[in-house]
Amino acid sequence: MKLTLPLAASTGAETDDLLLGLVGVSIAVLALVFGLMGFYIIRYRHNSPIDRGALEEKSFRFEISWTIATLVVFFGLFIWGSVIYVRQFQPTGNALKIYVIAKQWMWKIEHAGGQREINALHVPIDTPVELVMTSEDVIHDFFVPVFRVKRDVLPGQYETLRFRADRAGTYHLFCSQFCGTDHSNMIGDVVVMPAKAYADWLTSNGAGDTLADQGKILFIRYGCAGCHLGGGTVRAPSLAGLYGSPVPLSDGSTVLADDRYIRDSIMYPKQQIVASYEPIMPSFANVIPENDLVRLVAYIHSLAEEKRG
Ligand code: HEC
Ligand SMILES: [Cu+2]
Repeated sequence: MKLTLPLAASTGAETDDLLLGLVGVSIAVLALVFGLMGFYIIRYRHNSPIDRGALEEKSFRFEISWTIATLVVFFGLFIWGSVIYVRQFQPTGNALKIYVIAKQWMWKIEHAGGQREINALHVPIDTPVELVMTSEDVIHDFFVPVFRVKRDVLPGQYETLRFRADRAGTYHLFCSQFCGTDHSNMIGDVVVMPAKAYADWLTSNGAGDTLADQGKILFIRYGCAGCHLGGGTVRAPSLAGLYGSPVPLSDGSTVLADDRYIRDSIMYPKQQIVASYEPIMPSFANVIPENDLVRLVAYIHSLAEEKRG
């Protein structure tokens, strides 16, 4: 007998095991408590001829052992859960990155090659996928039951979600955070395709420029190039080689330049100042819309291979 729902991602099996473990322990505790309750109700029922004489001496050995046993079991569940949690949120180096922008009431998907889709997400089979997600308005939640992944999508910041699909097919995508009148229609399809079919899909939906190429144009249009490409009078860090490398900040700490850091550097530049630079970069919050921002981030990502100057 299969105890769990259909699964289409290898990364989801451990979540199922944990859930079954939790249910198993809960049933065992329930059986113990109600079993003892029933046993004593019958044993000490009214009129039963049982001896109700002197109480036994309190046994500390018994008290201590059951306390330790419960502690071990429940702390074990906690450790089990945290190991899975930490693993699922660990960045996977060469994952396929796809940007997701939620809004009332749809999912907009942006592929690195410039392919765009709405309420549908095409991914290749057996490939680690990393979604970088944000919202244009309220809190939404990206939920794909067959992958056992679910993550809130928040306005004003990037959240990542990782999975690795291992069964081709079309699966449900839900918004699972009540987000207004049409929340229940904020659904879509996740299509898992074999590598060849996926490559064909990319080709036939390729609309021209890649996200990074579009970002390069925006980099000039929003005036970033004037400061960041050098040559001008302002001193600003070169963005070549930035993505994925550690950045020393003016307060002496160091951060890793991931999508979230790059987004925050553009929207809230005063929050984290790069060491030995002046805080002169203007904030682009409320200036750059989310769909332009993912292009800029993709462009800066594409500069990762270049040498840091
Ligand atoms: C007025 C000049 C100026 C403009 C315009 C400007 N920046 Fe900056 N930028 C800076 C300076 C100076 C820093 C370093 C100090 C800091 O962290 O604020 C910086 C830091 C950054 C960082 C962090 C770099 C690192 O090494 O960690 C990123 C990313 C960035 N800018 C992207 C952009 C983008 C994208 C735009 C255009 C939308 C832009 N900047 C526009 C001057 C500018
Ligand atoms: Cu929603």
